[in-house]
Amino acid sequence: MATKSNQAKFDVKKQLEVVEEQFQTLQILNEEGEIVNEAAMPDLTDEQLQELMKRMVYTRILDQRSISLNRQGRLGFYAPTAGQEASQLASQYALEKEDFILPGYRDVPQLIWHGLPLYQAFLFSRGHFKGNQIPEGVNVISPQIIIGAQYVQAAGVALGMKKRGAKSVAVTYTGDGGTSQGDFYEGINFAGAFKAPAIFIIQNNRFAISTPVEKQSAVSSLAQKAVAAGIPGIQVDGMDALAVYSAVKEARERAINGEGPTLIETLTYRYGPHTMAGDDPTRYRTSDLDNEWELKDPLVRFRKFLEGKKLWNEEMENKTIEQAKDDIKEAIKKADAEPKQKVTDLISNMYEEMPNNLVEQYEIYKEKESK
Ligand SMILES: Cc1ncc(C[n+]2csc(CCOP(=O)(O)OP(=O)(O)O)c2C)c(N)n1
Ligand SMILES: [Mg+2]
Repeated sequence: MATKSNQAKFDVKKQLEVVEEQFQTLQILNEEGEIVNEAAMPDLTDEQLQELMKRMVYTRILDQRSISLNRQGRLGFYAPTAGQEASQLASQYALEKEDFILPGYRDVPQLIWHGLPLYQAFLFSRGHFKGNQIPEGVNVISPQIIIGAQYVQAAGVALGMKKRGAKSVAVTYTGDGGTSQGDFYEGINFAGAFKAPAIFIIQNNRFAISTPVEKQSAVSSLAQKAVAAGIPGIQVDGMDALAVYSAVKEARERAINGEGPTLIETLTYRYGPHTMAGDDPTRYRTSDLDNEWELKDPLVRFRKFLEGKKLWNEEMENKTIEQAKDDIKEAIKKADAEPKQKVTDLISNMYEEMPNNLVEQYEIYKEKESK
């Protein structure tokens, strides 16, 4: 008796291969700091290139100081950023002041370069409410701790911009782990459907705390998740500041021209632990992998490129380091000078109209705090 043929009606293998081929990594500067893709070179002046380098060096110092301030008990929550400077700072550098940033907890550097005063970033780390009082004209919200939630909010902010006819974009960040959340898919799908001017950035640093990206998803690139939302998806070398800048700049132009959102995956790495709360990366990462990624360092690569053009030298590097250290000292002093947060602050900052059940507690604390 003839058995029923199990012959495939669709070439599903080919389908996945075609998708994989579509998502090649954009690189402009290789690890030696040489231009390997002249055609994709962004249009930046010498001064702008120097400024980008300055910001990366400055932020590496800020990361080192933040880690030691945390160890001294002078900062609270902190998620290290070293390794991710090109991904974070070159993406922010491609924005305009009127663009709105919706960050994750590791994205404090972008907020600072978008205008958040450093002492407020320190207050945020301490859980002080003044760290969340964003100054007028600084278009950011506080870092999101709930993984992926900012993707949905970004779709809404972008749609609001579109409705007002604003020539600006909403930019949001999540990690590789964040792309497994429902909010991630909802955000990119909604923005795609409404052609909202949003840029969705995935900083793929290969780990979600201890979970490697290979265990996170079966996809061959996270950028390809854009396909299901009907929007462009781009994968870039996230250790290459020029590639990141170029991809975000283009995405911004598309958004402003009414062409809708873009999903950008930056391939990057965090050198430090997930946060300062006590995870030990040696338990989930090999030193071989660490070494492999340190060779791709975004600062080393960009420094080589600029030195080759005689646009950077040791003196400029040292001046930037000193500037960062001075600013940090000043900002910590300012944060220390802020009156300690009280329980009554917590209640009064939370509610415009205090609920009845808190009135009594509020009075009790007010009495205690007055002594
Ligand atoms: C909705 C939600 N689930 C779980 C957590 C706990 N959590 C905090 S960070 C994290 C890993 C996120 O990894 P990834 O998105 O790759 O970002 P990265 O920390 O690497 O920048 C998890 C699971 C959370 N904050 N929110
Ligand atoms: Mg990650």
